Amino acid sequence: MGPMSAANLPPEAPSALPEDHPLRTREAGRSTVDSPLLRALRGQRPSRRPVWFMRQAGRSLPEYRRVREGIGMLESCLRPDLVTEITLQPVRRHDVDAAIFFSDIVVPLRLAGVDVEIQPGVGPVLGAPVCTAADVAALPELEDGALDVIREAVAATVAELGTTPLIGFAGAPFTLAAYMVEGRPSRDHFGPRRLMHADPATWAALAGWAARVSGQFLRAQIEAGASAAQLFDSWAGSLSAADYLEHVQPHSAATFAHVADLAGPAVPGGAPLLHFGTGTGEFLPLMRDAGADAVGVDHRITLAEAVRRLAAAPGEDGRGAVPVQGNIDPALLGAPWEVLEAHVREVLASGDAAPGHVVNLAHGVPPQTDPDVLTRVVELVHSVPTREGGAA
Ligand code: 1CP
Repeated sequence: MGPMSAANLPPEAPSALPEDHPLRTREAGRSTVDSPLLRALRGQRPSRRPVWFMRQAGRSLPEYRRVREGIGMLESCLRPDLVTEITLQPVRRHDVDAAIFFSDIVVPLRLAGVDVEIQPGVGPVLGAPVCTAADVAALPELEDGALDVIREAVAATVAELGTTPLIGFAGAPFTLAAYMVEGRPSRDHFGPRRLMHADPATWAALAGWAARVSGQFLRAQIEAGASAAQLFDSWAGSLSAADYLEHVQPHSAATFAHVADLAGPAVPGGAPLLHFGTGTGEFLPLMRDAGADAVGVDHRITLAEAVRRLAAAPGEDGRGAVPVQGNIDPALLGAPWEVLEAHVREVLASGDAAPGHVVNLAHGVPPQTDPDVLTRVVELVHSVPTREGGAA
């Protein structure tokens, strides 16, 4: 690495973050500000490329299956000791450059008092789907005190992580509403897509509710010590760009607005915000413009193509190309090593086109993945020199 120039100094963190927050503290063993993840999200090229995996905690790890034995998914998300242990497991095992908070996108629904379960092998299932104006009007608001269990788990986890940043997350309003309207996982998300056209006022009320609980969930995690946060709009790819722009983007922007004094592109030194979807290559600039610092890219387009599309459609704030995250095809984790290695090297080369690159999968780790393959991918990523700077 070259000598520190003023241009390389991290910007000062906003005073809305607590003084002992990892982005604000000057304590060497606790500050995350110069970590590879934070640097890449600021648009720099750290000599060690940051890599983490969506769903890196979970069923691919035997140590996860062991500690979860006999404990329900949502129940485990509400036990800070378990949350800390499960969040740390993949960091210990794989040497990834970030931890992702172990929780689920429906945790804030449960904390608000919505009847929701996570059924093994299925996913989130509601006691009753939320379909009508009356159903939406009856939704309880999320009391701030209910988030104390999340704050406690984040703080305990961050204390263990030291200089490795914790990424907080929430579900985007469309993806949350997709579960709420259907009452369970679905393939085509006809329920929410019908509702936004058939009854736009009810849709807006539901998406507005989801934006509030997700915004509160994000805020609790960032205040308690998360150094970055990701909004998962996993199912937004079932929308047209026009529907996304009119019926979804304003609500995702409202989620981000909940943390506007702590995070996002308008807050230098705050927590960077990542915005992820699958099948969203047609409207990546709209996802950036919802208020994200960086966008996730799935396997359908290359990172270089994603950067080209972002650069070609700057937002009102003038931002074009922004840092990107992705996009190793999870299907290839089961391919022979030579095939996977060649693919990872292509992803790294393509990522050189971006102002910053956070290496990740194009979607979550499949449960049947051999964890040793993930460890090997991390070693490979860390061994490849970045465009500027060496491999050290
Ligand atoms: O019993 C189990 O082990 C349940 C499996 C599981 C796990 C490990 C679920 C149920 N959720 C989680 C944790 C989880 N969920 C994390 C933290 C772990 C990590 O990333 O390392 C995160 C970030 C999520 C977020 C999440 N939940 C998303 C967005 C990410 C994505 O993969 O697109 C979504 C869509 C959900 C809903 C959900 N929860 C669980 C399942 C199986 C699903 C998907 C259901 C479906 O297919 O619709």
